[in-house]
Parts: sequence; C-alpha cells; structure tokens
Amino acid sequence: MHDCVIHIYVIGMPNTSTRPKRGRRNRRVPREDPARNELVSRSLESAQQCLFNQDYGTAFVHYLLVLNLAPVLKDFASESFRFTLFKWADELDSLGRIQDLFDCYEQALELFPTDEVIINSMGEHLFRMGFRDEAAGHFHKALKLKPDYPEAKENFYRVANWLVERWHFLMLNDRRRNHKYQQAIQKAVEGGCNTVLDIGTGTGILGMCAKKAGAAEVYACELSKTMYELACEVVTANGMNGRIKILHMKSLEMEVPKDIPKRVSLVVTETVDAGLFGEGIIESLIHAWNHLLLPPQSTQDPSRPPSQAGRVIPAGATVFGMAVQCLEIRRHHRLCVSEVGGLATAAAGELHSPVSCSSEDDSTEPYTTERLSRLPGGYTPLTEPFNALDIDFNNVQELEGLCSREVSRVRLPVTGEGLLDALAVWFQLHLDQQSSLSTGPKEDTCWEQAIYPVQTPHNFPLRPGDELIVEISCRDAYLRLCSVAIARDGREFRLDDCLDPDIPRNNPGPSGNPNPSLNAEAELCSALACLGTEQSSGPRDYTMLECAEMALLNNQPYHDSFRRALAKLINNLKDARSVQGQGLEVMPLTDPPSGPMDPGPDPFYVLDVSEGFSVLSLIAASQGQVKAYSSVEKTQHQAVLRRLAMANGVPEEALEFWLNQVEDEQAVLQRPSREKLWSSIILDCVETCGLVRQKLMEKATLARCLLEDGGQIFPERIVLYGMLVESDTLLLESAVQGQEPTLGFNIAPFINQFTVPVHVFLDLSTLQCRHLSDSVELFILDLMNTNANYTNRDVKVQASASGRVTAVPFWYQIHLNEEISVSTFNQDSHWKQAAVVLHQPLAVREGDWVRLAVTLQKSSISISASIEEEGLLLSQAKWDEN
Ligand code: 44T
Repeated sequence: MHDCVIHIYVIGMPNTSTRPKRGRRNRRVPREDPARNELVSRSLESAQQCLFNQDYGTAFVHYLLVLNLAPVLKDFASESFRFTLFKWADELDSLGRIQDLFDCYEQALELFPTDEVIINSMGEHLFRMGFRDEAAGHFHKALKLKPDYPEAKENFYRVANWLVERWHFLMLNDRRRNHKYQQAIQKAVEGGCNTVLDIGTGTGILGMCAKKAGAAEVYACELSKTMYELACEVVTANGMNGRIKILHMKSLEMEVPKDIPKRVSLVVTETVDAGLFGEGIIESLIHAWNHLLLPPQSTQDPSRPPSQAGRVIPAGATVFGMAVQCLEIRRHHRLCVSEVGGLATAAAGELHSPVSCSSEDDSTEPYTTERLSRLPGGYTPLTEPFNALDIDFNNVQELEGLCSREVSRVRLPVTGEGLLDALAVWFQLHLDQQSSLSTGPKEDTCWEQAIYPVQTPHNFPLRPGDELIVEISCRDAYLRLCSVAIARDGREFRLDDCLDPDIPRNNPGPSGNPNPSLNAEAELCSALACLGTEQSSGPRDYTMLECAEMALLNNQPYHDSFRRALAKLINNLKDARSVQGQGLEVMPLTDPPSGPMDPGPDPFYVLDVSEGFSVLSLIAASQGQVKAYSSVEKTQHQAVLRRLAMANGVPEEALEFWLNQVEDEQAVLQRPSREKLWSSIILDCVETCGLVRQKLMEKATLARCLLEDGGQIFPERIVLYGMLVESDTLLLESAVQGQEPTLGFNIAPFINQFTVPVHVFLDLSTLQCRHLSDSVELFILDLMNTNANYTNRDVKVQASASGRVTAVPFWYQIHLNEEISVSTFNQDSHWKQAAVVLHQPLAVREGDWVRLAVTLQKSSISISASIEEEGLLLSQAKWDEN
C-alpha cells in the first residue's frame, strides 16, 4: 500500500512568486477511493490539456497531483511529466525564478528519485547558474544510475574537472611530496603534537598520516561536498573509521567546542594554489590561530610542552618571482597584431585579458597559472629569480599584518634581452625547519607557476643594464606583483600609466607641450618613448576579452584563411547569379532603404554564430556586397566591432548584431527577408579546450536548411586526427597509480571514480611523450551533409616504435572549403589539443597494427585500442578493398 504524500501544490505555480513552506500533509487515501480516482482522472485530463495549451506551470502542478495520488501511473505518464518539467523549468529559468525552478526539480525527484534524465537536467540548470560543483554531482549521479547515458557522460566529462580537480591526481601521484609531508607530520606528532586538525583534507591523506603517526585525536575539514564524501570513504577503507573526525565545512566556520572539543596542537594544511595565497591560507591560518590552535610556543616560556603549544605545517613559505618574455603568454593577454583578416586592428581600442593585478575590476584575477616548462615556444628569463616575500605561518601577527603591510618595491637588474610579457611566481613551502617543497619551473614537479601578465598595450624591449621595478603587495588575500617601471640610463619609465590613474606619473607632459628631455630619450628607445608622452586624463577605457578570445583575435592564419574562403564563395555566388541573370536584380541593403538612391546589387547574407568575441562577421562585411550578422552579445564587444568597421571603411549597415543563437529555431527563421536565405553561416566548431562544440551537428543540420542554393557552412568539414603515444604524464594526470605513491594508503579506487578519459587543454607540442605512430585520420564530420556522418569507425594504425600506448592525442583539420583549411594543432592556434587516455595501456611492438575503435556520440569522443591480429587484419584488408 502506498502512502500518498501530498504537497502544497502552489509551489511553482505560475504567478506565485512567494515561496510557501515546504510543508507536507500525510493523507492516507484508501486505494479504491472513487473520489480519489475521479480527482486523478480529472487532474490527468487537465494536465494534458494544459500541456497542449503550453501552460506548462499548471500542467506540472496537475501532473504532480496525479502522480502523487496514483503512483501506478508513473510509468504511463513519465515521458509527459518530464517534458512538462523541462518546459516549465526553462520558463522559470528565463523568468529568473530560480528557487521555484529548483523546488520543481526537488518535487520531481521525490517522485522519480532515480530518474537519470531528470537528475542530469537539473545538473544542467545548476551548471548554467554557476553551481558547478553541485552540477557535476548531479551528472555523476546520473551516470552512476545509467553508465552509458550519453548526455550525462558528456556533461560529466566536461565538468568532472570542477568536481575533483585534476591536480588531486598529480599531487597524490607525487610520492616525494606525500613522503615529505608524512615525515614532517610524523616528526611533529612524535615530538608531542598529539591533537591534529587537517584543513582542506581533500582525500584525507594528511589526516591519515597524523593518525598513523600516533596522534591521539585527528580532525579534518573539507569544504567541497564531493571531496568530503570521498575523504569519508577513503578513511573507512583504510580502517580509520571513527578515528578521524571529518567535518564538511570551511575551517573558518569551525568553533571550539562545537565542532572540535578543544584547541589542537597541530594544524596541517596544503590549501595553497600556484600563487600560494589563492586558496585563502592566510585567512584560514589567522582564524585557526585565533580560534582552533593552542597558543604558539612562546620565546618567553619555551618550556611549554609541544602538546600544550600550537604549530602549523607548513611552517612558512618563500615566494620567488622572475620576469619573462613569452610569446604564448603575450598572445593570450594582449593584442599582438596590427592587421587580421584584412582589418586594421588599431581602432579596436585597448583590449585586455581578465588577468590583471593593477586593475580594481572585480572581474579580473591577479594571475593565471601555467607550467612554464610546458609552454609552447618556451620562455626567456629576463631577470634572475628574486625573493618576493617570506612568510611565517607560525606568527599570527605577521599573518595579520600581511595585508596592511606597505607596498614593497624591488629593483631587479635585467639580465636577458626581450619583451616583458609577464612575471612568473613560484614558492618554496617550508614544511618544517628541515624540509621544504618547491613549485619552481626548474623543479621536477608537475606544479604550476603563477603568471602575472603585463597588460600594457605597448611592447617593452628590455636589455641587460636596465632595471625592472616591481611592486609587491597583498590585497584581498592575493599576493600581487606589478611591474611598474623600467629604469634605463638613470631615467624611469612607468609601465602602468594606462591602467592605474592614481599613480602619479613621472612624465606627465601633454603632447602639446612635449618634455624636451623625454624627446631625447624617445630617440634612444623608441619603443619606450610612447609611454611618457601619452595624454593621461583619468582611467583609459578598455575592453575585456577572455584569454582564448584574445588568442583567437591574434590568430592571423585562421582569419586570413577565412577571408579567402569567403571571397571565393562570394565570387562563386556572383557568377551563379549572373549566369541566372539575377545579377541585375536590385535590392536595398537595409529594410526599408535608408537613403542612397542606388542601393547596389542584392547583398549576400552572412551569419556568424561563433560563441564569444568574433570578427568573422566583420571580415565578411568588409568583402563588399555582403550584409553580415554577428552573434556577438556583449555591448562592449559590439562597440569594438563597430569601431573596427568604421575604421576599415565598412558601411554601418553592412554589419548587424544577431542576438539569438542558431539553436533558437524561431529566431533563425526570421531570416533577412522572407524569401532570402543565408549565403553563408559560420559555425565555430571546435572549443578552445580541444573538443568539438556541443550540439555542433544539430546546429549544422539546422544551418543547412537555411542556406541559399550554392551557399555554404563554414567550415564545411572537420577531420579529426590522432596518434599513438606513450605518456606517463597523461597517466599521472588522469588517475592515481595504485597505492605506492600514496604512502601505502588505499586512495586510488575512490578518487579514480572521477577519472575522465578525455584530457582537454593539452599542449601537445610540449607534452612529454614518445610518439608510437604517425598521425592518422580518425573521423570526418561533414557539416554540409550531416546525413553522411557516422558515429563509429574502426581505424588501423601501424606502430612506428615499440612501447606502451597510454593515450591518443587528437586535433582537427578544419576545412573551410575544398582548398582552404586550418589545423587546431599549430603554433598560432588559439586552440589547445585533447587526448583520450586509454583505460589500460596497450603494449605494442614496432610494426604492429593497432585497431582504434573511435566513437563520436553527441559531441564526445571515445577511443579504444586493440592489437589487430594478423588473420583478422587480412580479412579486414580484403573487406576494405571491396
Ligand atoms: N594546487 C596544486 C593545490 N579547502 C591546491 O576544497 C600546490 C599547483 C598546486 N577546506 C602549484 C602549487 C600547488 N577549509 O579540496 C580542497 C579545498 C579545501 C578548504 C576547508 C578551508 N579553509 C579550505 C580551503 C581549501 O582544501 C583542498 C585543497 S586546497 C587547494 C590545493 C602546492 N601548482
């Protein structure tokens, strides 16, 4: 007998914006209650009627009632119920009624708690709203319920990185690091620190070290829900259940005695990021000293036993910096080209990446992270490494004083010649007096360095003899390093004028009143001269582009290829029109005609649906006789395009902004004029991370229907290439390799649930790996004929060397037309590469044939590899010939 739970159904009703209590009333309803049956059938009818009328909110409420009253109908109505839920959720989403939206999902999940489609869909909403961790949890759950559910798989693989960040694998695989921490903890515990708190425990490894070393009481806290749950599983699997108390909370919220009974004698933590302070270690330790730790060993009374004094592992850190020239960094943070796709870029105005430590803007981060040793094209040090900061984690006054500390200025002798692109930062973590870890670029470590890019629009050629002046400060708990000036021949040139108007200028001479001494200097170093002569009148306007958008804009070969391909298409279409005698047909460029008496020939309509900032529409418009529609959304970005249009002689009416995406069928169908179709639709088909864009083939199918005769989708085809490699690095980044690196603790099987077979954002040119084959074509996606596409393909590739195939890196050749293509594996590319890591390494001998079974489901790729047996190979070869 079912208990029927009836909710207060006004939740989520259309036009009810206040959220009623989530009260429940339990009503026992006899099974064969005719009144109930009547209610059920009437409600079901209403639900269906509302659904038909597209009144999804009311339909949803009726369905809830029906299914709660009559669970037997669940099978029958599940499809319509889901459909209603998704439609209603979309509506709530667009109305901004977020709480109502999630209430609806919660109610749906009470009815269908193991419905992977609902769980996955809720994950998508969570993801769109920025709750990535929670979203990823939902995808993971959906996938556990149905391991081969493609939508959930694709979603999960795309977000697993947020759930369990990839560095967990690297750090757990780093035996040296684990061992050093273990030794330091063991020494401290054996020295008398017997109550321990592990802040940010992750998988619980440091807490387990403390317990194993004999600590009487061990507590651990972890703010990520996924990591907390993992830590609980791991601790239990290692027989320490109940011996370590794990709390799902941020250390800052912990209190004595509420969460831990008394203050502890040791805090262990590795809540440090590449920039040291980015995970909030300063704040956490200040709080820990004030609320969770015993007082420190005092110099006045050194006799206090270690069990009565507090201390922290790591004991402190030393931060280093170094100025570098690096083209790879430059092209992601600054506009480097004066011309792209035939357009002069000067009129774009100042463009910045969102990484800047001199900006007050909340949307910027002070640094980004890179592994310097893996940057394509390498880097050139311009200074020696310098000591930027020393910090003692056992001194709470010092921690508290850090942010109020004066900005310190260092003068660094320039030792190398080159352009100043960034300051790179790393640190030594002093675990205790004896032992430390380094995250330096020369270290044999997988750790990344913090990169503080120089954002000024000019290039600064530095040379030995110059001095670089760097300001070091700590603001909002971030360490900030800012190159402020260059001293050459006794003169200082400020670099950050354009960014920070508050800093007094050394050479404020307005251009009408040139500073004579500066003019002399300007002759000496022309590249620097422009700095001091520019007018400064308050903050300069700049436009923000994402790093990938900046690199795209700097990608000349791509834009030039596109321009040529488009020119060819337009020519072909012109020819076709003149053959059909339509070349004389006169149509206005705008609707209605706005002025010119001779509106010229009928334009060609081009639609660019690239995501983010794209100048392709403008390149199209600059061809003449083209009316281009851009899907650039941000007003600032549109303004850049308008400025570029004006400066490049593109008439205003030749470029319009098309705010809706192709997936919005309704919008696309409102094409330029009823009888007009698009001459070209531009799809950006590969994401920067190296994966095919989601829903690409659906978009292509839709786009094809909207093309005029002879019109074209750009690109028309993409070809996926790959190769066999042996790469331990990729293995270490994807899964914990057994118990050995993790000090004998059993962690791998738990964290490896979050292994993702596809690695993204890979720099294949610098990946440490052995090539075990030539590159081979894996897959073709034909955008002009989506019916011609397949989802599975077997590819044979011969091993060119013996070894263990651990991964198949892949990239794309993007064919704009028959002749013109660009590769995503290219020095100038703004794209990174991706790789499938094989489930199990495959041993090959030179000459072996390897069969790769490639699957493209939705837009996620999977590859499995096996050795092709000789007999099979023969029959396969024969079969292929037929
Ligand atoms: N970065 C690796 C590691 N947490 C970042 O939720 C570090 C890369 C790396 N939990 C150079 C150097 C390095 N209370 O699971 C996370 C996080 C959690 C907290 C409770 C708190 N106050 C916090 C703060 C963070 O701690 C775990 C680790 S933090 C990130 C480590 C050598 N390149």
